[in-house]
Amino acid sequence: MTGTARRIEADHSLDELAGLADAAGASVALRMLQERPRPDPATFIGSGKVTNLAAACAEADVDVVIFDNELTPAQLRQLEEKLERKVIDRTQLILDIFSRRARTREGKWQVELAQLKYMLPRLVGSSTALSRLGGGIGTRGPGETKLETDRRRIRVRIQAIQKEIDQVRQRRTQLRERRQKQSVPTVALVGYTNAGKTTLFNRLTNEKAVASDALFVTLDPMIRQVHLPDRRELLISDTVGFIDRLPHALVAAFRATLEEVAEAELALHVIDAASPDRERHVAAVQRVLEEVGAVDVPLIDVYNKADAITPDERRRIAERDPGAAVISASTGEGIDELIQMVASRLALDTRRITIVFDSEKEFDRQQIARLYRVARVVSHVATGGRVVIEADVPRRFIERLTTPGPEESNDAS
Ligand SMILES: Nc1nc2c(ncn2[C@@H]2O[C@H](COP(=O)(O)OP(=O)(O)OP(=O)(O)O)[C@@H](O)[C@H]2O)c(=O)[nH]1
Ligand SMILES: [Mg+2]
Repeated sequence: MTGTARRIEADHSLDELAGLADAAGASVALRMLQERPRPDPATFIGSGKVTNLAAACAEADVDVVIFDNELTPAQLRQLEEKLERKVIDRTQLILDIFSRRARTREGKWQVELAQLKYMLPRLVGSSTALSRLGGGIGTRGPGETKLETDRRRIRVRIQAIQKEIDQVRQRRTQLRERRQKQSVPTVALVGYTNAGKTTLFNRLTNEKAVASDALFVTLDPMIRQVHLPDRRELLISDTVGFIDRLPHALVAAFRATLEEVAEAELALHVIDAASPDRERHVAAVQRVLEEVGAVDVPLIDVYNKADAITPDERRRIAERDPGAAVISASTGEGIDELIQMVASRLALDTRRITIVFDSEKEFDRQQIARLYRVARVVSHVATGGRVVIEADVPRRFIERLTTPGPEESNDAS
């Protein structure tokens, strides 16, 4: 990469960091970029830069210094000493946003678990380590400042939370299995934070979940039934957004949430088509999908915010990614086509077939009830013990509604 390309990328990354700082409730007073062949082991940035930074901080009356990279515990301490200010790194910033956003008990546990796991190896004798993160891990009693006590308490807490999360996970698995038995397919929305997942979710489900320009607005997964025309139904899930260099502790802690994606029958990768960082975002999402074991889930690329790009750009997307959908979740453009794509990928598109049942047989009576649930019945004629039903049946169910009489016809008109 050339120096210029590198600088542009670093600049975009700092823009994103500013967005994250904003989401954490901070306002950016100044930004600084340093280019050096490798980080300084003691202070990450070079010593000259530290001096400059300290002066700039004093001038701009800065409270907190945020680094875009992950710092070692030693670097953190040195920097805090030299800058005489609180220093946090990108990972801590993201953890902080998540802890602000978590609403459900499950979400709160997951965030706390990630925070504790991040903190544990960073407890290096500093008696202030526990107060760095603020609430969430309980207040310390008198006399308990020893490092070992801290570590032990954290480990105990980690185990307790892990147990709660495991229970949530079991419950989720049970719910998922029930849904799978009912053969209603689940479609998961995935994508970079701020790509427009919740806006699309709302449009598809007529929900009013919070969508906003801030980062990481959605933390807790939502799942809703969607009825397509012809009685076809599917479930759509909205979940936490991804980001470049998503802290590993967070991915691990959110496993219960992210399993929804891994178990989905189809994923829609929502991409902000208008972002200058589009390609980097797409790559970051792919990395997270790998990390959560969701690479085998069939995927449709959904380029969102089509209202905000030029016709030229649309053409380029269509050429490069012909299987993709191009939509605007805000205006509704392209949504019908997207629904068609989803229906056909899930084999929810229907064929008209006629089936003859024997109403004396228990199995056949069950099948008739089933047919009424999953298909649109066009005609139903019962004569003697025979029931002839003509219906529009989703492709995925045709094989399962098998073989009653020899007269069965499979005419697809
Ligand atoms: N112009 C335009 N803006 C959109 C479109 N879809 C979503 N947005 C905007 O993009 C921002 C993010 O939308 P969300 O739906 O909250 O995005 P998200 O992917 O759920 O984000 P997180 O939950 O924070 O990860 C909001 O300001 C939306 O209004 C679109 O089709 N066009
Ligand atoms: Mg959202």
